[in-house]
Amino acid sequence: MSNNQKLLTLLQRPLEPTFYPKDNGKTVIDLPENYLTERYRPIGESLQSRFGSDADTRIPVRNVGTPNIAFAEVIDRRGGFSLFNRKHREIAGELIGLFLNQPDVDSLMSVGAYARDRLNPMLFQYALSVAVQHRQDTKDLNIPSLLELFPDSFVDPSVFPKLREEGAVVTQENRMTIDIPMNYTASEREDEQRLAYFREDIGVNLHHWHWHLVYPGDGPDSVVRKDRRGELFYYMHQQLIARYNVERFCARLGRVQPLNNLRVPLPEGYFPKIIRSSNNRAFPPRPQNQLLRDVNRVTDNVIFSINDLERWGSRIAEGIEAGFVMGPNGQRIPLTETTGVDILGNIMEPSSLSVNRQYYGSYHGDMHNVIAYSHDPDNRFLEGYGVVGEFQTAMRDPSFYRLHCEVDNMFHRFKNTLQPYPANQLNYEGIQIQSLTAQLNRANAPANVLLTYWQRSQVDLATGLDFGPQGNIFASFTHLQHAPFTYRISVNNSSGAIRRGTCRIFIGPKVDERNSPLTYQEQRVLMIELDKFTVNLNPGVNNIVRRSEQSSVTIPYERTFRQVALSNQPGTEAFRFCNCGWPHHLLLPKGTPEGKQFDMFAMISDYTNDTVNQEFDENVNCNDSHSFCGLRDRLYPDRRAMGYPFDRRAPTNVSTLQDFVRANSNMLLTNVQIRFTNTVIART
Ligand code: CUO
Repeated sequence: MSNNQKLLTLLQRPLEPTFYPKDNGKTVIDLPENYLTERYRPIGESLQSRFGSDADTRIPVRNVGTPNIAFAEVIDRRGGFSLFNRKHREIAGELIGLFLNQPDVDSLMSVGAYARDRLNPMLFQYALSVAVQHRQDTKDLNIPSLLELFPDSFVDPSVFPKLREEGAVVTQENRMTIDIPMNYTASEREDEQRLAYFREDIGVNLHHWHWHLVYPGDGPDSVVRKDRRGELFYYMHQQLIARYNVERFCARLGRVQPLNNLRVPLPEGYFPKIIRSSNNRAFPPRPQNQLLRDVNRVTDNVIFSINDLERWGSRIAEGIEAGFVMGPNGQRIPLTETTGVDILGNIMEPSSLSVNRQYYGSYHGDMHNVIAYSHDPDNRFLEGYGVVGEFQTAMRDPSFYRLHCEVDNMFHRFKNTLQPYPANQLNYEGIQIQSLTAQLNRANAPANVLLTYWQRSQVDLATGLDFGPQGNIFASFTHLQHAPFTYRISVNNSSGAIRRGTCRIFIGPKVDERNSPLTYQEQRVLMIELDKFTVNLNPGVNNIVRRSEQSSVTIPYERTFRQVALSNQPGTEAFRFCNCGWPHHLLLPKGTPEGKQFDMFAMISDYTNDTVNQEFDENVNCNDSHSFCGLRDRLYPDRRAMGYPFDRRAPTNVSTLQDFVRANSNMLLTNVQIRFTNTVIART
């Protein structure tokens, strides 16, 4: 085992003590006696001889004394850890700093091994993952998927007793796959249940967790201050809302309504049923028509009123109207075309880069909290927060989309203050797209008909069953999938010279849930980015062929659900920290059985206005999902505003998407149909 790989032993079965054998009994961590917790110190010797006598690998942990982690022990080890809780965020930031400051991997191993059994496991795993990912000497380590560490956050808990029984009774080679049910949080009486396949998708929730892991809101500046992180907060969530609305249209539901009135009851209820296995408590449900109330959770240190939220919202809106926000000394900070969204993103989230946290408060974060604590705002019933109070579970709840729609509208409000793009920022002289098709990768497939269906896939959940059986236990789950397809774009370059461009592909619905056509203004905020890549254009006709799996938005299934394997060799592509990215199985919206009509849009923009003067290869490392996740340690690889060219309103003479495209020869639309087949096909 290479030196830094031993850290991965700390990132397994988070509730099992550190001295307990790891990696299916093959690996044992030898702790100095003073690192054992109080419970185990008196019986330390018998533990060391009892466990791991047949281990192949023993990892000695150097005694670096007792690290001071008292600041982090205040978060209940068996309770929740929420990044929407400011105190928790700050503690996590300090812990990340402690891990980052260790001079070498051995010291990090020591401090980590000491902290692991004393701290809240989610806090520990989060802080160590962020630190490992940002340290030069560990950043190539493959962080396990959160699904492997905390399966309880992602699946119906009714499968756990079955998994344990199977693992305890049946030998490895005869074990059956346990099925995770798909619809278990509501019946068909509840309209919102039609979107459960999206909200409760394991990959969607893993993506959201990883995004916030890659872009932490608090912590040392070296991990928070990333290129355009506030803008990316806007764009990634904007695209979530666009996707969700399109899925709603396919399910014949209207757009999600913004949470713009905190004084009326919240119609959407949610009964998550998932549990926190560290204490076996269920995430609290929220009945329909819950009234939102002031939150006064003294022990959690979460105290704010509906008034506060409204005041922060109005101050942000005032800043947008005025074109500047207020710095801490009353100085005016202009919201420009290039910086405005980034500044607003950091203010609203809020991240530690907020220009004035005192004045603008915690607008988005406490909107999560006002919902998450709505069932018990003063801790009268000693209930924890609901699923909207944690990143890895928030997207399960319909209210997530209502609150993020409101946040999104605030960004749109700013974007609407900007002038429409002038013609010279949209067109590309001498470049004409002549044709655009999307076609399934099978013989004789008709052009522009795309297919979706259900797929059943398997994951090994044994790795996350603390004190559970060794070996693998597979669980199967059902998710949306699409048949792979290929874009073919024919581009004429009449400039007489070689030209470079960025090809941008989007898809958007032609009609809403009632089959009413959409105006440009309505459609542009529903445009879903599918891909973005650089092209070199020779004089004359160029035929661009691009496969759907190459998308700059998504990561392949294997990277969303990858297994931990300590025996993996470092340095390989799969070994890097690459699990930020939209899950590929949800690249396309679901469509409808009769075929939902979409506009597919392609554009070649002028590379001289796109480039940030940094070359990158989309085929190496984790560069393939840069649209939502950026490039590690580098600039966001597109100088244009995120969402370009649909992030701004158009001149008043543009009333349809067709009008918008017609004026620019470097853009083209194609009618595409997405057909959904209601059958389940097993992943091969
Ligand atoms: Cu991702 Cu609200 O920021 O959940």
